[in-house]
Amino acid sequence: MASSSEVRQKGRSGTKTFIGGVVEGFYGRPWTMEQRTELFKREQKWGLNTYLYAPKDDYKHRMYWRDLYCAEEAEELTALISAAKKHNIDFIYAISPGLDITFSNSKEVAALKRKLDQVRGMGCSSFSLLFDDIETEMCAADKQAFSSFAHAQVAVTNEVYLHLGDPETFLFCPTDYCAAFCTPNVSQSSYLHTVGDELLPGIDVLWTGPKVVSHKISVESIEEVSSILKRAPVIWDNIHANDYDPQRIFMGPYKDRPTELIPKLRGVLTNPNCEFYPNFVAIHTLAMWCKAPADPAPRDVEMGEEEQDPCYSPQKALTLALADWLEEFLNTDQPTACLKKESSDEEPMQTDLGEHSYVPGPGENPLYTAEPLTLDDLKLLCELFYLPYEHGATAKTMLHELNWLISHSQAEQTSEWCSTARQFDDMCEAVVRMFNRLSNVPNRKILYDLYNYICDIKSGVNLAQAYVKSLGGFGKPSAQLMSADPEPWGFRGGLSGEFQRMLPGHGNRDLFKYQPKTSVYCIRPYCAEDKLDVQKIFVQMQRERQIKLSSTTEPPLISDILTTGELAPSPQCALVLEDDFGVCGYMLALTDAKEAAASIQRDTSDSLFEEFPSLVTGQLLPRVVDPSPAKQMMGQLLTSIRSSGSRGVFCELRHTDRRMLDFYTKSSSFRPLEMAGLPPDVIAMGTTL
Ligand code: GDL
Repeated sequence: MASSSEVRQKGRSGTKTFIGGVVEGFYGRPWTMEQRTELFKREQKWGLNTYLYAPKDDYKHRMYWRDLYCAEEAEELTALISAAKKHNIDFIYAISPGLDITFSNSKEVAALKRKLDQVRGMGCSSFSLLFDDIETEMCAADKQAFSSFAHAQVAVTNEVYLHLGDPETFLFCPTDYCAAFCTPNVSQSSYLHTVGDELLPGIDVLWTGPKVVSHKISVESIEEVSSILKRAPVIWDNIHANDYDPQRIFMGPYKDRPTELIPKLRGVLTNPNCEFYPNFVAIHTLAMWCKAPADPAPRDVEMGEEEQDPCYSPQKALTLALADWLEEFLNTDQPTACLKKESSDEEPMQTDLGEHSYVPGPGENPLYTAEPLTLDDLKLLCELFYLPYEHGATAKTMLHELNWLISHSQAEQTSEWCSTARQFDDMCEAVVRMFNRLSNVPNRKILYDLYNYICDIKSGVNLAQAYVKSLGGFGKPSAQLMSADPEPWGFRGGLSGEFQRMLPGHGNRDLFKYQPKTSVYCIRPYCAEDKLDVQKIFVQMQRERQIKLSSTTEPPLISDILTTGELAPSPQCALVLEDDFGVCGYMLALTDAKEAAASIQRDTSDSLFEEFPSLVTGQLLPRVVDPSPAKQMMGQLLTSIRSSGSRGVFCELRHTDRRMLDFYTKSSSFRPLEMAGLPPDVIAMGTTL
């Protein structure tokens, strides 16, 4: 590992050192003092040189910024600052007064100086003022005193900077800290122009790139913002931040920032995942990036599309990081479970109970032993939790294969389908094995930070695995997938998730799987002229099933006489769906299905008709990919049926009609019914009203 002095050599043409390190700048539970001290050790070992203290939810950093630290807090902070010094890390103390400061009030500015003086007294010599994520409307007093919000911030920042004796490092975070926040854009932003023109030259400016969480940061974009700011920015990089989503964590390598940027920047600070330990890859790979040589060594092999940068390979950086991380997983400073060992005459582990240790007798259960974690497990872990704009290779393959398996599933699966299903199953098994080995690692601190995430992915993978097995006929449909009343652990929950699923555009976030498709649909009452279109859809869907089945005989369903037009649907109980090309779906119902059942000699018990007197049937053409119009039609029909006085509705579905089977299975009200006289391959589902 290179020393931090190697990073320092990458400073701008002047004498200033390139700032490379970590900003603890996320929302939520701040890191502990122990974790921060551990961070300094790592930064020093990996060649980084800076730590910016800015935990959003630390009381005295933001909400109660005016309050001085009490003796106990001061002692802790002093110890932290000296730990940073010991490891050659520049400790920058940041304060965020923007929630409620009155910029024009001299007492407020005095409070700010007093607080920073206190921290200076603890041995800190680098500071930062942050104005991110605050209300941009100034109070009346400030409006009177300053011509703009930028002028107010800059005036106070300059004054504090001078008060502190123009420190070597002093950072300012603007309110418009990324291109997306600039109005109308970066080059015409009056806010940024004021900052560039008025902020004293010794103060550096933080910038997150084109967005808050920037996918890529280009050289051109940095040149543009630097020319307005009149200085090279320090990147506050949110690429690994996960404080905005409790289901995501990012363990992919630092990526999509060309190393050509290095000479154009004042520095890079990563604001990583809230969980401390899973940041190993984020920080290790950033350190590699910072050390990228200015002149690339000539390459003997062609670079892949992904490997554009001749001085830094995210893949190689990840591999190097994982080799080091594995050691940490296997390391422990606390009593642990018993790891599987080759037979050896080593001393027993600390947890052994000596002469009281339990030794199973013949025919008894052997002791549980855990397999050690492997490098491949770690690689898989990172690929499943990669980066905000990209899944890792295995995750992409799994999504792709699952999508293919679902869309190419038939009554009789082809050999290609079966071999893909086996491959998919193997990948699922690897995830489960990774989970098992991880949950037995000696280093429990890392495990606990990861636990919720790995548990979540294991459940998701288990469900997908069971579904593929049931499609292939290797297992009965998963109880959790098919049940109308799943256990809480059988689906991803939470009110927030439910809100999202109800809103349009949620599907657009499945960036990795589908291209978003939009169509405009019209739902209207069925009329006599629609009879032919309905018949056509019925026949087309029947034909598609029969092609898949290579058979032409399907036993009749009670609803067939509705769709063929022999019997008219009940009043207010028929709807059609139209798109730009014409009728593309229908839903028809009979409030009393007894007569229809009799017409095909279906021998159904009277008690069933008592509970479920009505019948519903529907179809959609394959071009209708959006399930919401069908849900809406069903909702309307159920309302009409209920107002006719009926207490229940049933439908009959062929096993081969996966689309409708899926539709009813996913509806929260329909459940499978026991119904006498059903032909083989037909199931009945019903709901009470
Ligand atoms: C932000 C916040 C940061 C937060 C991040 C990700 C900056 C300058 N501020 O906008 O505290 O962790 O988004 O949610 O990035």
